[in-house]
Formats: sequence, C-alpha cells, structure tokens
Amino acid sequence: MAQSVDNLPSVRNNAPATAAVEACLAAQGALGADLVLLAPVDQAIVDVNWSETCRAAPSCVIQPTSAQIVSAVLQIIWQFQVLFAIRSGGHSPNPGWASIGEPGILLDMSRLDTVSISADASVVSVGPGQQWGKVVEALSPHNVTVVGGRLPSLGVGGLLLGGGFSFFSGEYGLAADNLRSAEVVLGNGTIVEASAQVNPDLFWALKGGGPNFGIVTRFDLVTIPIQRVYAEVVVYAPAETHTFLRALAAWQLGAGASDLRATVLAVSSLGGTTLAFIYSQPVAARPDTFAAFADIPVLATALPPTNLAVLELMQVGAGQVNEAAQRHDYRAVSTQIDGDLYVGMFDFWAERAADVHSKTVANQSFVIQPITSNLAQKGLENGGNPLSLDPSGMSWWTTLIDWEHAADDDVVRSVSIATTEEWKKRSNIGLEYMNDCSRDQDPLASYGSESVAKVCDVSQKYDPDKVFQKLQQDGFLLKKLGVC
Ligand SMILES: Cc1cc2nc3c(=O)[nH]c(=O)nc-3n(C[C@H](O)[C@H](O)[C@H](O)COP(=O)(O)OP(=O)(O)OC[C@H]3O[C@@H](n4cnc5c(N)ncnc54)[C@H](O)[C@@H]3O)c2cc1C
Ligand SMILES: *[C@@H]1O[C@H](CO)[C@@H](O)[C@H](O)[C@H]1NC(C)=O
Ligand SMILES: *[C@@H]1O[C@H](CO)[C@@H](O)[C@H](O)[C@H]1NC(C)=O
Ligand SMILES: *[C@@H]1O[C@H](CO)[C@@H](O)[C@H](O)[C@H]1NC(C)=O
Ligand SMILES: CC(=O)N[C@H]1CO[C@H](CO)[C@@H](O)[C@@H]1O
Repeated sequence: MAQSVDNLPSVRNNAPATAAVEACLAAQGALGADLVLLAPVDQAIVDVNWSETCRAAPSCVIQPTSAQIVSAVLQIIWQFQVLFAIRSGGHSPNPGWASIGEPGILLDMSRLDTVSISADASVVSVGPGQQWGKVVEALSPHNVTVVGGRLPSLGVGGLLLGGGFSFFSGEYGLAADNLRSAEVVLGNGTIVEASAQVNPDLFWALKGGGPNFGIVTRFDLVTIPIQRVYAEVVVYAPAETHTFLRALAAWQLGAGASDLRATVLAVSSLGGTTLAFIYSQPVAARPDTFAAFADIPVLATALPPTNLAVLELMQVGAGQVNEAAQRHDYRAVSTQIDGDLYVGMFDFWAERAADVHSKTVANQSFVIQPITSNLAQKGLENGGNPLSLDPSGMSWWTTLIDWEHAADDDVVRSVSIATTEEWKKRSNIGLEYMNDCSRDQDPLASYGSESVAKVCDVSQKYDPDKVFQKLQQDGFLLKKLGVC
C-alpha cells in the first residue's frame, strides 16, 4: 500500500470526475474489458436493483471473479481516491447503498456466484453475488437447506451482513449465526479468513455489522436438515385485522414461543391480511400449534394446506411481493409482544396510509416478524453477534411501501416515518433491524453502546485507513454514528 499512498498527492489534484475515469481506465488496463465495463454501461447491468430509487449509472462497473481481483480493485480505488459502492443482490431500496452514479465505481459482485457443497453436505460455500433461490435449489438434492433469505431473488451478501431473518430463524437463529467462516478483502487489499478461530473479532463483526470492515468474497454456511415443509396461506378481510393482530401476539406468547418448528409470515394492508402458516417439517394438516388463529374467519385461501420444498415455499412468497420495477422503501422498528400495542399502531398507520393512498396511489403494508427468544440464544451459542439481542421474545416490525413517482417520495415515506416515530415511543426495545432499515435510520447505534464500541474497534483494527468509511459512497456506515 505504501506505493499507492505515494501516488496520492498528484491524484488529489485531479477533479473527482477525472479521477474516476482514470481509475476506471487503470482498472480496465489491469483487469481487462471483460471485467471492467466503462460508461455508458449496458442499462440491464445498471438496472439490477429492486427499487427504482436506486437506479444510477456509474463511471464504470467492475465485475470481479475472484478475491484477488477485488483486492486489485480496492487498491486502484485507494490510489485514485474514488467513491465506490458494492452490490450483491441489489435488493437494498436505499439510494446509494448498492448503487452509485458518476463519478463512482460500482463493484458488481454477481460473478462471485459459487455454490460449493462439502462432501457430507454439512457446509455450503457461497459467493456474495449469488441469490438465495439458487443456493436452496443446489442443496435440495442433499435433503438440506440453509438459514437464508425468504425470497429466491434476494442477494446473499447484503442479507448476511445485516443478520438475515429466515423462515427457520426461530429454530436456528439469524442467517449470520449459521456462518462458519468467511473470506474478506480488507481496505488495503489484503485477503483474510474470518472464523471463530481466525480473526474472531472480525468474524463477530460481520454477523450484522454491515459493510464496514471489508468486502466479503465467500461465505461458508452450516446447512440444516430441512428439505420439505408444511405451508398454508390464508387471507383475512380488513374487518378481521384487529382480531388477527391480537391472535398473533397470543400465539407469539404461547405456542409460537415453544414450538420452534412453527413460524408465520403475515402482511397486513388496508385490504386485509395475508398470513402464511409454516412448519419446518411435512405434516398432514395444519398443526395445533397455530390454534390461536383458528377462530378467525377466512376470506380466501391463497395456498391450500400442502407440503412443499423450501424453494417452492420461497416462490410462493415471491408471488405475494411486488417485484415489478417501481419505487420501494421499508422501515424497521422492534417492540415487545403486545396485542393492544399492535392494534393501536395499526390504526395509527392505517389512517395515514389511506390518506396517502388516496393522493398518490402508493400501496403500504405492515409486517410483524416474530422473533423468538431462542433466536437470540442461538446467536449467543454461535459466538454472539453485534445485534446483542434482548433474550426475551420480540417483534420486528416493518412497513413496506410501493409507489410510482419520484415527486411523491417524501409524502409517501412520511407515513412510515411518522409510524416508526410513534411506535418507538411505545416500544421497550430499541433495536432497528438493519436489513429492514430505511436510509435515515441508524441500525448500528441501536445495537447499544457496548456493541458499537466493539464494532468500532474492529473497524479501526482491520480498516485503519478508513477506506470503507471515506470512499464507500453510502450505507449503514459507522462514521454516521460520530463515535469512531
Ligand atoms: C422483497 C424483499 C424481501 C426481503 N426479505 C428479507 C428476508 O426474508 N430476510 C431478511 O433478513 N431480509 C429481507 N430483505 C432485506 C434484505 O436482506 C436486504 O435488502 C439485503 O440488503 C439484501 O441483500 P443484497 O445482497 O440484495 O443487498 P445489496 O442491495 O446488494 O447490498 C446491501 C448492502 O450490503 C452491502 N454489501 C453487499 N454485498 C456486500 C459484500 N459482499 N461485502 C460488503 N458489503 C456488501 C452493500 O454495499 C449495501 O450496503 C428483503 C428485501 C426485499 C426487497
Ligand atoms: C433424500 O430424501 C429422500 C426421501 O426421503 C431419499 O430417498 C433420498 O435418498 C435422500 N437423499 C439423500 C442424498 O440423502
Ligand atoms: C397498488 O395495488 C393495486 C391493487 O393490488 C395495484 O393494482 C397497483 O398497481 C398497486 N400500485 C403500486 C404503486 O404498487
Ligand atoms: C492490511 O491491513 C491489515 C489490517 O490492518 C494489516 O494486518 C496488514 O498488514 C495490512 N497489509 C498491508 C500489505 O499493508
Ligand atoms: C433485475 C431487475 O429487476 N432490474 C430492474 C431494476 O429497476 C429498473 C427500474 O425500476 C427496472 O427496469 C429493472 O428491470
């Protein structure tokens, strides 16, 4: 790195736009035109993103095929002092997290897409640019799966670095808690391993600390012995929303806390609630464990009771989500489990969501994710993680918004912001789950001062030049906390 640092003064004299073009040309000279795509880049590559809010055309797109190439790219980025962004699956709806315009370099990880299964199928090594559907599909013939994303198109890299909430997290913990090791390219280009044995502080920090320490080029995940599961999806009318929310809390405090094979995925909107019952093994009929919901009248059945492969379950989920190209945002807050609280907050939100819908045709929805106390326990058993979760059960709430026009961005987001602020006042739990956080939220700060201090130490130790704070364009970055 000494050589690059020597180069800095002359580079700094250049206008930033010129530096980015020069960095792109230098990268292309070193790595070839196959891996370094100069502007104007093919629109299809620019547009790999989930939300239109993140469309941006960079000075060049670099598509590394190995950790060594990522290392070379980071050295060029440092030498030319150019802004960059890292994109794995591109599902972050936050503008500038996994997208960047000119002047800037987009590191598109999509060609780091290995899925390599150990001989006994106990560990799968995955490239960050792979999608969870492909990982699950490859594991299926071995009768195992992984704790990973709930939709096929979700990226591996971003989801794991934010923690990762799966259908199986109640039983097995966060996706990141099931990491055995990872390969990381540090800011100075050095390639290191991280595991409980090697660089254990870095390993701990990767399990929810976000993009603050290095670029992860390989994740080794422990597999879990699940292949087929029970699922059923019902729809409740809007008039049943309060009954449903109270039943959800009762279930979370009762059978849902002890029967760890059971989980639910519920999306409530002004149009009613879609609820999936999921059991992590095949069974003949809806298990009694879901009895808390038995008395709610069903308006429609979206998926009759069935046993299906994990990938098929993910595909059912994809059918429920609006994956079409338009603007999206989501927002996170955590609370205690409390039916009255859920009902009060739903009403607070619904009034505002209806108002904005009538003005902008934005669709908003309201999701409460059940977090078992076992989930926190699994994290501790596996060496802990930066989220430092309260060991009592809780709920991770998120509001999702789909809308069409940039001119509506502020008014549409204002509903979620107002709801989050109100919910935070009524909540006993400060955690904001990174993967569900919006651009102005501060998930790292919500992990608590002890965690933040450790995360700061890791950043200082592995990225002393602060490459990921200074040159990474945006993201849930430690520098925003102003404490390190
Ligand atoms: C429809 C939908 C469904 C979702 N469902 C779930 C769910 O079931 N469970 C859940 O936990 N979350 C879920 N999420 C949230 C999801 O985890 C985040 O959007 C996550 O960022 C997606 O990962 P990605 O690889 O696509 O991220 P990207 O958008 O590519 O990146 C996100 C962030 O991570 C950084 N990053 C990405 N890869 C790397 C890397 N290799 N090294 C360093 N930094 C990197 C990026 O720079 C960026 O800051 C969902 C999101 C959507 C849109
Ligand atoms: C997977 O399970 C099926 C059905 O039980 C069985 O026939 C098959 O041999 C199993 N495959 C492996 C690789 O264990
Ligand atoms: C909102 O939902 C309606 C009904 O499902 C749909 O027709 C419309 O396209 C959605 N609008 C947006 C912006 O997602
Ligand atoms: C890169 O940074 C790491 C972490 O600070 C350090 O251990 C390593 O020696 C550095 N490598 C070089 C070549 O400077
Ligand atoms: C791969 C993918 O979904 N790309 C989409 C990204 O967003 C743009 C604009 O919304 C769409 O046109 C792309 O299809």
